[in-house]
Amino acid sequence: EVRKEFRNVTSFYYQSAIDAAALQPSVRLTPAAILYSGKSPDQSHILRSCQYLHKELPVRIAHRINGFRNLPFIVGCHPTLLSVHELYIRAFHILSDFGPIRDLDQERQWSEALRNLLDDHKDVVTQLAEGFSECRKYVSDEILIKSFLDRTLTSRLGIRMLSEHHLALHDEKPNHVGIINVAFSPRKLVEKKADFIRGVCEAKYGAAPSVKINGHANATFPYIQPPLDYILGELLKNAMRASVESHLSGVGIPDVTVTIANNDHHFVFRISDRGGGIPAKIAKKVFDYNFTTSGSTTDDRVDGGIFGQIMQAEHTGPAPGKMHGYGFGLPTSRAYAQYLGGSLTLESLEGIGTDVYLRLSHIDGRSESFRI
Ligand code: ADP
Ligand code: K
Ligand code: MG
Repeated sequence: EVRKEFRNVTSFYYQSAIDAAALQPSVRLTPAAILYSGKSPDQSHILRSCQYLHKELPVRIAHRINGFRNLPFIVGCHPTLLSVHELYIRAFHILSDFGPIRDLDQERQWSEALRNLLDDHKDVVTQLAEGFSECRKYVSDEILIKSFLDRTLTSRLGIRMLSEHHLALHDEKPNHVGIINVAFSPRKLVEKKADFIRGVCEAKYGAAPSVKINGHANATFPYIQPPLDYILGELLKNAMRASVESHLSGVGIPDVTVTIANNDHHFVFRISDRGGGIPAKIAKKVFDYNFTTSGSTTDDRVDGGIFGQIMQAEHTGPAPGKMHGYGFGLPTSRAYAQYLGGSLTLESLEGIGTDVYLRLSHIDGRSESFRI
């Protein structure tokens, strides 16, 4: 323990390795390059993938450490943000302290360390959301915070996609090459997310809207599912929350409708709700990090009143998940969509409801691609 503490503290001072790595450019890959990189019976594709990550991840992590160092002092010193900064420094050391990866035995050890790091970093988005919600009031420069968070969150997404892809190369999963699902079904994903979020919604409000799916519901094509898990989850939470909170009697909660459109170069999810829309005076802010109307209602029924709070306190099962709270859902989803070569836009009819359009590009290599 003492040695670990010592190392954590000293790591702030031994910066030369991080400085050197931060000067190197990141090498980003197209999904097609990842998908068609080939599979060899002697597992040499796994070794090559590991050698790429062993060189690439410390560079990306070093860039992010620079981002933390350049935050305004008062933000960078926030204990939660400082501990995330520390996690990145630790990850840099763990991944780059390994010598060159020459054989599958070294690959196995390095991948084990990588797997543990993914786990240690799983709550980073929540930690950033919490940290910034407490200290951003001291910073007047919104653009600075937005660009830090856009970059940190998308870089993290890229690192996790590459890492999970590498780890998944070890498994044989039907229809998959690493994390790429070659027969991805947008409808199945929406059904899965809708089921899950309806459960979260019912646990909070005692009711949830149904989700209807239409459009190109039978389409399948290759895609990378994990980022869509996050984005669709957030969009469905927002749509369901608005639907329920605008019908607090619990009677006649309107459906949420998801339309899927699949074309040559793009595919689109439109999430439509009849949850009353977004008031004009806040419409400009909904894509700001930390902007939320959570907790601003005076209607007891929203948080279940006293009875609901007792029920929540006594909830002993797995963490029920949150419907909303930090104001990170929309801005993070938009940053992810743009990172994936797409867009996220919103049309609200005040008093009626909201349509959110998530547009994404295919990864089959037929058109110019984004890079991970
Ligand atoms: P959070 O859900 O944590 O509040 P988001 O970034 O997901 O953060 O959304 C920000 C705000 O935008 C919400 O608090 C809500 O006021 C508004 N909003 C988002 N989606 C909808 C929607 N479908 N209908 C009405 N308001 C919405
Ligand atoms: K927001
Ligand atoms: Mg939300």
